[in-house]
Amino acid sequence: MTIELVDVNITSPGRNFVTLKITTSDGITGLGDATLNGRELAVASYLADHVASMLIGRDEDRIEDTWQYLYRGPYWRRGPVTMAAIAAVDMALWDIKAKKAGMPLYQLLGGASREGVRVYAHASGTDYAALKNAITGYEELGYTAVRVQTGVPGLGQIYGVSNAGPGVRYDYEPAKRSGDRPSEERWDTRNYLNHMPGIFSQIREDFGTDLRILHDGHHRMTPIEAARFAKDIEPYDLFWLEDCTPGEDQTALRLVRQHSTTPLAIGEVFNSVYDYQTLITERLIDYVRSAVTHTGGITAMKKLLDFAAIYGIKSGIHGPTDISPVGMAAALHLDLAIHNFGIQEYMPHNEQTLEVFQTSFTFDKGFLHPGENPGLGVELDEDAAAGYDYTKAYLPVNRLLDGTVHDW
Ligand code: KDG
Ligand code: MG
Repeated sequence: MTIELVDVNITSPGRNFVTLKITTSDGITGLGDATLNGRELAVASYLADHVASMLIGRDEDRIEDTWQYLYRGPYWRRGPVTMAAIAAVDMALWDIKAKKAGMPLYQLLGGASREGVRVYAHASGTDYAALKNAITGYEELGYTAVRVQTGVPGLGQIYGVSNAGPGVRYDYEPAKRSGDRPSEERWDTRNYLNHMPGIFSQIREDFGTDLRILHDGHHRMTPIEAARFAKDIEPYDLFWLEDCTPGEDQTALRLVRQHSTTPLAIGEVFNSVYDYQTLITERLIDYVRSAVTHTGGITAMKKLLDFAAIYGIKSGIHGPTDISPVGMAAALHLDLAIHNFGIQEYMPHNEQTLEVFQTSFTFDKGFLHPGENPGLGVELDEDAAAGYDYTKAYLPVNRLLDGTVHDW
C-alpha cells in the first residue's frame, strides 16, 4: 500500500492546533500533531507546500526511511518548524502502522513497562493562598505531583500563573489572543529569587513530604542566579527545577550542577538530540523535557530517550495545552513503553478541543493511560474542527522592569 492523501487541518477550539492526516490507498488514516505555539501557519505551510507532494505514493510502512528522507533530504536540518513538520508525519505513520497491526501504539514500542503514567498538574495562584487552594484542588482530584508557579511581589501578571480565581480552572492558557502582537509582561529576577524559597517552604509545611513539587524557571536566570536558586531550594526536595537558564547554552548548567543537587529538567524548546549532546553526556540534567510534537516525532524521541537512559536520565515529556490531544497520545504511548520514564506533564484540554479530538486516554488517581484503541487512539472530527477558525494567538513577550527584553 502507499500514501494516497495528505491533508493539513487547522482548527482553533479555544486555541490553535495544526493536525496532519495521512490516508493510505486502502483507506487507513493516521494523525500527527504539527502545532507550534504562535507559529502554527509556518508549520502548516511547510507541510502543505513542501512535504505533502513528496509523501504521495510512498510506502507508509517505511517510517525510518521517511524520517531520514525528510531530515537529511532537504539539506536544511533541525529548527522548530522543520522538526514539528517531521514529527507530524512520523506520528501519523506510526498511527497507521499500529492500526494495521490492530494494536495500541505502545505495543509496537515494546509493550507496557508500567501500569500507568504518573502525571503532574499545573497549580498556580497570584498569591500563596490561591496557590494553596489550587494544590489542594489537584490533590482532591488524585494528583500526586504538581508544578507550582506563583505571583512575585512587585510584578504584575506573570506567565504560568492563572488569574482565573479559585474553583474555576487552576491552570492557564499558554498563548493569548491579543491581536497582531503578543502581550507583554514585566519581570525582576531579584524579587523572584527572594520570594520563591519561602513559597516552597510553606508548601512543604502545609502538604508534607509526599507531594512531588515541580517548578518552571522559564529560562529567566543567569547561570550564577540559577546556581544560587537551585542551592537555596534544596531543602524543599523539588522533583525538578525546569528551564532555569536559557536553553541554547548547554554549558550553563555546569555551574548550576557545581552548586546544587536539585534535579534539573530542560528541553521544551529543543528539537533535536544534538541540543542535548553536552547535557546528556556530562549528566548535566535529570529529565528530558522535549515534546514529541517538536522533536521529530516518536522515531526521534525514542532514540533520544534511549540515549538519555544510558546516562541515568529520565523522561519528562512536554504536555501543555499547545500539544494537541494527538501529540499528547503519542507522548503517553512512549511513556508507557520506555524503561526510563520519569513523569508526564498534563494540562487537560478544554471541552471544545475534546469535541474536535476524541481521545481514548483515561485518568485515574494521578495516572494516565493511553487506552487500548488501535493506533494512537485519537480521532479528528473534521466537521467539528471546521467550526473553529484559526485565530492569531501568541505567547507573551517578557521585559525587565526597565523595559529590556528578557529571556523566558
Ligand atoms: O508553547 C510553550 C508553552 O507550552 C510553554 O511555555 C509551557 O513552559 C511550559 C510548560 O512547561 O508547559
Ligand atoms: Mg516549561
